[in-house]
Amino acid sequence: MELSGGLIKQFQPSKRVVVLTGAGISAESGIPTFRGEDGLWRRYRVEELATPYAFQTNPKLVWEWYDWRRGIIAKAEPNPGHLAIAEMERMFPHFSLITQNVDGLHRRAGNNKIIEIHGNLWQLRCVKEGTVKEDYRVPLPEIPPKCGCGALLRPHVVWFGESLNKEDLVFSYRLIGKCDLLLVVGTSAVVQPVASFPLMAKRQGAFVVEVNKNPTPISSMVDTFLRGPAGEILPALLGQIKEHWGK
Ligand code: BJW
Repeated sequence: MELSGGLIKQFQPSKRVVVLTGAGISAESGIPTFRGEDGLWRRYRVEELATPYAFQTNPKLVWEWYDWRRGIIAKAEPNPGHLAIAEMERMFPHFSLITQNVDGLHRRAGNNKIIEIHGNLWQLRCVKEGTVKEDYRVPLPEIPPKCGCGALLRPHVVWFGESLNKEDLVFSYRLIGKCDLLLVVGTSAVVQPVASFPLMAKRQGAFVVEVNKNPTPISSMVDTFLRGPAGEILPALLGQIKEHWGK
């Protein structure tokens, strides 16, 4: 896959690079995305399950969904797309990754400068005490799981109608506000506030590149839209950047 020379030249070592990822980056690791054909679990949409209301009314159902996803993720491995992003972190001195994914695959691929802006599904939070602990057991021995204090545990993730962690959000806005290059990978770009990051980056003068199998609401405003699987496009992009740097 030959990418345009103009695009490759944007990736200079001095550039402040931010990568923003969504579920599409993990699709080639066998993890279902939220929307599109893959998106349904039983007959539920993510908007019906990833809410505090769903958890209050039926914690067992919500936990069955998370336990199912934890089972898939536990068996999954980072794919060439994750590995390319990890290598970018090593190549660019000014690099940050903002991921909406809760699967932990970026960290396993080798990224360290990560903001998990929607949380992490391997962390459980007590609804009463607010304490957070890691739990990697699959399947969980008790559904819904309970804290030692007797209250329910919930996934330490951000559901619809909940605020994102303030520090993560402030830090993300700061990164987006001063980046030179934003690479948006595998997100449908419909869930706020993250869906606004590409437009914010564009408005402050950053060069915005999108990688997605399908067009999204941001595709017409980005500087370059690369259509195809992230696991093929990102290694090709990386290879051509390295080739350019070697010249
Ligand atoms: C490939 C590929 C391959 C496939 N290669 N590509 C302003 C306006 C309107 C509404 C709101 C607003 N502000 C807030 C809201 C409400 C709401 C919202 O945005 N609703 C919209 C649906 C309209 N937002 C919130 O509630 C947020 N909270 C908030 O803003 O608080 C303040 C506030 C509250 C209420 C009102 C106003 C203000 C919280 C959002 C939390 C989202 N949580 C979830 C679940 C996390 C935990 C979990 O994982 O279980 O996060 S929902 C789900 O969607 C998950 C994802 O991170 C998120 C985004 O999905 P993503 O990653 O984009 O995945 P998909 O499946 O949608 O797309 C995959 C893409 O990959 C597709 O494009 C494919 O084509 C592509 N692809 N294979 C490349 N191989």
